[in-house]
Amino acid sequence: SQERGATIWFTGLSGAGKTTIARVVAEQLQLANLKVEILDGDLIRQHLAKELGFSHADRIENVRRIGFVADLLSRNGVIVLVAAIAPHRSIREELKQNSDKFLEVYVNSPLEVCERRDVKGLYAKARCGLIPNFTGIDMAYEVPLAPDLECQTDRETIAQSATKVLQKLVALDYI
Ligand code: GGZ
Repeated sequence: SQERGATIWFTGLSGAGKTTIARVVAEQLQLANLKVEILDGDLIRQHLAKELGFSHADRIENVRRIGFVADLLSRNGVIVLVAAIAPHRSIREELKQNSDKFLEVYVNSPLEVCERRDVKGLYAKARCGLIPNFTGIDMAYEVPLAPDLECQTDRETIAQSATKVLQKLVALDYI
């Protein structure tokens, strides 16, 4: 298959399903013999952004670092699936503008649903004031106004969301 890189950025609240969808999309792309890499905010923070917290400035720095790595990889034929909140609209726009093939996927699940799921128990902690600057609780998430794709994970299955992403990649001739 051809070497065609791209960056697919899954943005949305914690617990919306970004990582889960990215993993399913990655599996499918690998089955098609494409080169894939997942950049997960959670993991990047353990390695490439160890010293960064969740202030506005630190998040912007985190997101720019991820964007930089995504760009390096995608320029070398890798399809990069980023799962990071990236709550600032202007930074997402900046990344989109500066990269050749970039897909902004809004993984949209209402805060109430994310909070009800609370897979990692972070929302409960945030509500108690144990995690300051928690996205959606006491720090804003700037909703994408014109995402390239939206996955409503409270209304569609992970498989359906993943299929939508793959179809979009085909429609755009990214894969
Ligand atoms: C949001 C937080 C916070 C705060 C820790 N706010 O669902 P998770 O746990 O596994 O993923 C979230 C992750 C967010 O990191 P990102 O690098 O994606 O964020 S950003 O793009 O805004 O830099 C969550 C966990 O870290 N987490 N504290 N205060 N999420």
